[in-house]
Formats: sequence, C-alpha cells, structure tokens
Amino acid sequence: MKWGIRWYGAKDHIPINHIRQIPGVDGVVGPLLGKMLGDLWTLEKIKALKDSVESSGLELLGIESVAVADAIKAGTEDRDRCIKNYKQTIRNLSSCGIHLICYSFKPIFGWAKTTLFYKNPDTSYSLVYDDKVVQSLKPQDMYELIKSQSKGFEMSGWEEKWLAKIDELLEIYKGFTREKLFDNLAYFLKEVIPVCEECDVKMAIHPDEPPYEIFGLPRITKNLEDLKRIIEVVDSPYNGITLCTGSIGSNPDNDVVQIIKEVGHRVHFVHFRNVEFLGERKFRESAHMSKDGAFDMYKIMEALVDVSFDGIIRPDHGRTIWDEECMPGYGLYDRALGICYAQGLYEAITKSKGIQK
Ligand SMILES: [Mn+2]
Repeated sequence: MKWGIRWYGAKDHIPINHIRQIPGVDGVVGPLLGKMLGDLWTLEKIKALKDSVESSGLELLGIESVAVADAIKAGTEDRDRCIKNYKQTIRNLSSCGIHLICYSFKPIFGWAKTTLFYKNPDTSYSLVYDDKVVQSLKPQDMYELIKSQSKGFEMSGWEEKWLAKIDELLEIYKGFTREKLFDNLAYFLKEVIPVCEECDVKMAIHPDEPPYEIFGLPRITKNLEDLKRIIEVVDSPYNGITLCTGSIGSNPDNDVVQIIKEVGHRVHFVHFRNVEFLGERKFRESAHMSKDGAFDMYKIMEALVDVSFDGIIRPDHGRTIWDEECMPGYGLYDRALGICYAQGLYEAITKSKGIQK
C-alpha cells in the first residue's frame, strides 16, 4: 500500500517539497495540465511531470485523471479516434513506469457542490452539497455558481474552456439513458483493458459525485450494484475501482464497508474522506476522522486491511483551515492531518492483527 497526495503540478499553490514534509507520504497523484479531453498524452509531457515529482524525492504514483472524452461517453463519431489516443496514452504512461489511471464516466459534471466555503462552527470551511439548490438551477448556472465562489482558483472539472461548450454537451446527452451510457462504458473498457493487461496499467473508475442523478443526466457509478456490473463487464483485474468513500458514501443507502467487502478485490485506489449529513441530500465534507462525520473510518480502514488492499490511498478533500489560501478542498493542512490520521488507523489495525510488526 502506498500513501499519496493529489497534486496539481506547476499550477498547484503547494510546493512539492511541502508535500514531502508530511510524514509517511510516498508520492503524489497528478494530472497532465493543458490537455483537452481526448488528446494524446505524449511521452515527453509525461516524462516532464514525472521528473518534476521525482526531483523532489517523491514518486508519481498514478494519474488522476486521464479524463474520458464526451465522444466516448456519448458514443459519437469521434469516439474511435479518442479511444485510439487513450490506448496510446496508456502505453506511454506504462513506458514511463506509471501503472494507475483514475478516470470517471459521468456526463458533463464530474462533481458538484453548491457551497465551496461553508463556515463550520469551529471557523474552518467545508464544501457543501445541497440538492435543493441544484434543483433550483439550470445546468448552465452551476458553472457560474462554482466560479463565483472559487476565489480565482480554477476548479478541476470546471475549466472555463471546456464549460464554454456546455450547451453543445447538453445537446449530445439529450434523451440519454443509463443503458446507453453503460453500453458506451462497456465498449470503451473492451477496447482499453486488453492494452492495460499488456502494459500493466490498472484502470480505476471513480464513483459519481454525488451518487445520484442531477439535471436528468444518467449516472452509472452510484452504488454497489453499478460497481459490480462494471467490474463484471470486462472481467480482468485491470478493470478496477477508485473507492472514493466520500462520493459513494454521500448517499446514506450506500454502505461503504459492505462495498469494500464485495468489490474490494478490484479496488486499486482509495480516496479517504468523511462527510456529515445536514439533511436530505445535503451534506458537508467534514474533517477525515470518524468523530467529525457520518462514517466509521476505523471500520472502513479495517475492511481495506481485511481485503488485503495493496493499492494507492490518499486523503480526499480537506476543509480549509488555518487561513490557508487554497483551492477549495485541496489545501495542504487539512489533507496532511487526514493522511496522518489514516496512517494511524492503518498502523493500529495492522499491528493488532499481527500483519505489521
Ligand atoms: Mn474522490
């Protein structure tokens, strides 16, 4: 098991040596910047990112994300060109020694929150989702809502260039069904997983955020049943899951521990975080520890140990604390607290089971 932190490369406000100073961190997971969906990631660009990480003494543990083009998700005529680029990107990542790809298969909105700086009673700030607010908006308004609160930080998945095309995208997905989206995911996986097997690159699909449908767009990564269906459609260890506890768990019907028990053998990547429910389909991203949110993080870590999870784990979104000027959710301080807490749980659990001396 390796411990990581998400890092946004050169545009991240956090210097990489500050990440290195967090105890027990093996490396980072990061994106390649300046790429449009469907583009090929060249060896040269991947190598430059890898060198920038390794020169700090850390490892580049995986890529988050190699985003899947809407042509693939919607199955338009440009799909095969985009898949060809995706396959070559897998080969290029592999030849640079990178063996994990996190991706998602959600139409248009990768994630959604309605408040980026919700003031907690302790004066820290959290991201909040409130379905009532979403229901009162048009999809086009979501972009303005996020942008108006992001304090100038470009939020991943809400880039201006891409969202300028939102009307066009909504048109592509008009009348789209879950079945159609699933068929397109199956088509994609049948194409790329054989390349992953050849190159030893694990694919790890990220659950829906939130794990229910918004703006009438279909969602197919929202619960245990969906995850089982995905891993079965191409039955290969390379066809795996990113277990984002905060995403999948933000529907209280989803039991994260049960999910790990049933599909943990295909979990290659863990996003470790907690949420507190504030009402029906309304929640706040809390501090990582059990005490601050709805999940029993001890039981989640124990379930991971019990399925012999040996992939990459990172703390997911943190609160904004100690007046840090940061991209909401991606500050250094609270994620550093989160990873230390997660490592404490892991040490205690593995030692108590006689796994770690
Ligand atoms: Mn996540």
